[in-house]
Amino acid sequence: MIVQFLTQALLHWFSYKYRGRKGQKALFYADNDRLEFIWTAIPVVVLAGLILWGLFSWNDIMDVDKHEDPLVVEVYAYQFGWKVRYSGADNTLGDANVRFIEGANILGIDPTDVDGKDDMVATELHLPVNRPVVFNFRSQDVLHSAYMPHFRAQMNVVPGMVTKFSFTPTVTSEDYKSTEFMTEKVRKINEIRRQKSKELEAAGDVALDPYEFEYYLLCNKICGASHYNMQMKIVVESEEDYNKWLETQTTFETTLANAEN
Ligand SMILES: [Cu+2]
Repeated sequence: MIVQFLTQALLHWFSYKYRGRKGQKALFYADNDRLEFIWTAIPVVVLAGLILWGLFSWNDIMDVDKHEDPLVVEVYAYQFGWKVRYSGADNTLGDANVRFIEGANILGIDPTDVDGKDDMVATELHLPVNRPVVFNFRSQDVLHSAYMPHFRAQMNVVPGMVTKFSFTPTVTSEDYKSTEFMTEKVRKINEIRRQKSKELEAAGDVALDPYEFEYYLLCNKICGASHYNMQMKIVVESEEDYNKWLETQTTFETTLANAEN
């Protein structure tokens, strides 16, 4: 704002001061080596600093091998939805390829790969708090983009290849819901919904449900007709709750066995 006002004021002032007048001659000024050196050197130093800083930050984010005991999960995109695959007790995802998709094997896990037998496919992304997560992204059909706005994270999901990054969730869903910022936001939204519900009920329609905040994974690449509705709930919870939830999930081996019966 300050720079904007300053430069705009100077711009207008100088164009007024040196406006065209009869008898006024422009000064001939060919070059000034010192001035040119200064306005080259300063941007070089500033830009090099920014680029180096960005490069180190980027390498740090993209280095998925730096964590000691990360949770390895696969986020799988298709038209139009998400699935998540947990790597099971071995913490290793089984090989997968869309060519293996058949019947109950909806993610194309290689049935001959032992690493895949204990993999679990889920429809919600549950993450234990404070444990590094290594995400592997895969797409079934077209280009999607996994966008987790509350985690400031996004990665392209590209058919035919696996993209990766990692981060550590540090605030559980419950803790985030009870922050002052979020309780106030939810209160305001529900106030608007209450007003709207009154109108709806007066017109004989069904009232709106109250809004509750959740973390979400969204698609951020226009991928087709139902792109707007491509989302998956993310639950960040204690290690205990996470393990409890994980126990309710079905392994790939069991899924295949059930499908045969
Ligand atoms: Cu999509």
